[in-house]
Amino acid sequence: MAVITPSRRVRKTPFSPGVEAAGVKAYTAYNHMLLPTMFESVEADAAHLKRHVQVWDVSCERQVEIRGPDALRLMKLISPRDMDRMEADQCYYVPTVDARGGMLNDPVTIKLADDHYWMSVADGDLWQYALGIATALGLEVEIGEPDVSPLAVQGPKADELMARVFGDAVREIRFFRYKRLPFEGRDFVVARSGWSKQGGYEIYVEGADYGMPLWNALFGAGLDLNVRAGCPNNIERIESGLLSFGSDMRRENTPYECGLGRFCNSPEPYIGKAALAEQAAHGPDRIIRPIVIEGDIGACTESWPLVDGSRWVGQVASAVWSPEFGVNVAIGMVEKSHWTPGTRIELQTEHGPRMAVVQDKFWR
Ligand code: THG
Repeated sequence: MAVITPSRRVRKTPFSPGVEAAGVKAYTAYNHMLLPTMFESVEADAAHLKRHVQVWDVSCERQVEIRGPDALRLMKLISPRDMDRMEADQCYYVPTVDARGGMLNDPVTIKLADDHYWMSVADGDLWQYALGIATALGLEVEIGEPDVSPLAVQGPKADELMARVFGDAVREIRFFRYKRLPFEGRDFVVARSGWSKQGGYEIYVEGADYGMPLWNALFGAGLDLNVRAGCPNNIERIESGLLSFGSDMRRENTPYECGLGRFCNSPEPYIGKAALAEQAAHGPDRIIRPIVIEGDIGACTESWPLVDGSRWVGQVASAVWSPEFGVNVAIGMVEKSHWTPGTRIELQTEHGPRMAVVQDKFWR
């Protein structure tokens, strides 16, 4: 492929100078912004992530800010998850849905105050949906995209690196909780979260001019920890079963199909509740499954159909060779008739037919 031309529509980030200096080799576009996808190689990046610590420019996880007297009311209409149980320092993984229960996004939602929320969104313009509801109902809320750019610090040495920059207070942050911690005189939301299962944090950097100073501080403090620039890693995240909205699931899927039914527990009315209640009662017709693919596979750049003769029985949209587990790991959406672990199904890849085997669990 040729290069991506950055512009006002495919934005650089506050950390772009650091990412470029670190030798980024590939980008994708996500929420109209550059997202690095490779530094050394996806395999070498994965191996390093599992042993050391990486700093990820995930600015593209943009915040949909909902603020004002009706903020909680709007959040309750959008969120299948019980917002009344959310504590002041909590982050919630929220599968947002339309009136038919179709997934619109899967943000990490942060409660800043009773009248102030950020939804840290996956690729998609969720703010337009929020704005539409607020406008139609005449809600008293401000909706926008603030100057907030998440920086993830991931890997087994993340605690040590973060403690050196933000102090030992970071060690007390529990999973999907946050603290406000100072850096150069400004408080940032620092959460224990991130799109890997290697452990780590996300710093919500408010104010683009703090981007490079924080980037440089993390690299300066982590020389002996072998800190490197990294990015969400396609091998590690497939092994871990972290879903990618737009690839593994889309609007044609419900949270139950995605294994996210446990997050649909709101006792209050919300958009899509009837559809989700119906699905909870009957069970989904297809679900996300870990898949092993036999033989050599090339890059998965489109959705690969799973077929039984001429019948479509699902699809695979994420697949990669795992050096650690010695198999091709993949994430599939598989119809009920074929979702039993051990089932072997023909997979039509862009590189020819392969055999897919349904697994019972992800690799970590
Ligand atoms: N962090 C932040 N924003 C994000 C992402 C992130 N926005 C885009 C994208 N990632 C949203 N998707 C996910 C998917 C999975 C998780 C987080 C965001 C995740 N899931 C945990 C798991 O599967 O183990 C479960 C979380 C829970 O139990 O509450 O972490 O990564 N800021």
